Amino acid sequence: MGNIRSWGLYAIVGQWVTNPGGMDRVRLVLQGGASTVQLRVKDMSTRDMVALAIALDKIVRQYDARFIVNDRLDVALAAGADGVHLGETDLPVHMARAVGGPGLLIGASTGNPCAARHLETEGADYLGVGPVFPTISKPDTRPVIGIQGLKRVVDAAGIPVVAIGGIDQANIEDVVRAGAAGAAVISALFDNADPGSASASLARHFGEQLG
Ligand code: TZP
Ligand code: MG
Repeated sequence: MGNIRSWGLYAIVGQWVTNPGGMDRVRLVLQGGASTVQLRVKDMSTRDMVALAIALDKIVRQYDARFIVNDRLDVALAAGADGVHLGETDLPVHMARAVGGPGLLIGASTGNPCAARHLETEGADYLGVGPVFPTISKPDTRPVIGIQGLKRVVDAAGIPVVAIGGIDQANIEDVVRAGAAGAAVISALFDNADPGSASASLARHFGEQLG
């Protein structure tokens, strides 16, 4: 099950991590207090993806954080990641659970309270819920659900909710107040010239200390 840290700040890392200095940016957000790193790459060969996942997993482990692979159960298992995050068109959660066994963390995306309950019965460990706010990082999102939409899913779900979409310093307090156990963030961390400080100021809302 990885470790017992709460969800807190969940940093999503893209293909840019292979650029010079990319891994250092990941280290900075982990030092700042991120509890989780997700690798989210769409156009990469499986061979390259699994090599990247293994390299990231090694770094994330040094900070007692979790490592999650987006979309790809095969890559998550091969890399020895803590878990996989599955979207609505990915492998169904119950199948991932059957293959991955009880120890694999499984996250599933939804913005809908009924779907949240269903994903929970299928065996999801946490839900990725959003987009809570408009985002520049994903062009094909479902409609924005807002804080009220987030709250509806939190109230329906019996498992932790990790909010996603447009979360930044200005709105994270509302996200925490709505009952989210964590916040998954791309641009407010990695479009920032100082990802370490950005991480520290976001993570402190979940009680994580600057490491
Ligand atoms: N799924 C829903 S919104 C989103 C994803 C991957 C992007 C989140 O990025 P940002 O920059 O934190 O809004
Ligand atoms: Mg997906």
